[in-house]
Amino acid sequence: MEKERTFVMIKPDAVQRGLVGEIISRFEKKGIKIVAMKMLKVDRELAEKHYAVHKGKPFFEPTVKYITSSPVIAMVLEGYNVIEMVRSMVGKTNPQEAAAGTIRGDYGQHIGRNIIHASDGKETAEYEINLWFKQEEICDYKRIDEVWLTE
Ligand code: FUP
Repeated sequence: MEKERTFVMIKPDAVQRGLVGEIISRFEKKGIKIVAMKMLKVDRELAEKHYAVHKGKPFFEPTVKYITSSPVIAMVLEGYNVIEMVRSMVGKTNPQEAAAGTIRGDYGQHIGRNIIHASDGKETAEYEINLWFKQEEICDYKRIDEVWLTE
């Protein structure tokens, strides 16, 4: 297993609906380490860079409008195989299709209000972490339970 980092954003609807603690708690309980976290109001420039691959698609504008509408929580999470693990905890893009037990499956109803974002691969994770965080905002430390999480 390879130790990785991934980027997660708790979107405006989840912040507004008071779901921040619930969502972060799921990652903590799974044993995933938070190595960076901040709240910010996303500006258009950052939103456009974040969703650059979707520029020109019909949902681009509404998606940019959604994530710039109210503050978000941005995080970097670390762990073995964490990119794929977090994606499976997040569930399918459309909350209508996301399985119960996933974050989108449990808390969302609509693709345009899908609660959370998580990087979908190694390259995306690197791009997104560098886009959202400065190197000095990321903390290197050991959690006391790390030794109990893996062999
Ligand atoms: P995901 O990787 O699951 O966040 O999904 P995508 O990168 O495919 O899409 C980014 C965001 O665009 C989604 F979170 C929601 C929005 N979107 C739509 O509104 N409609 C679509 O058909 C696809 C994506």
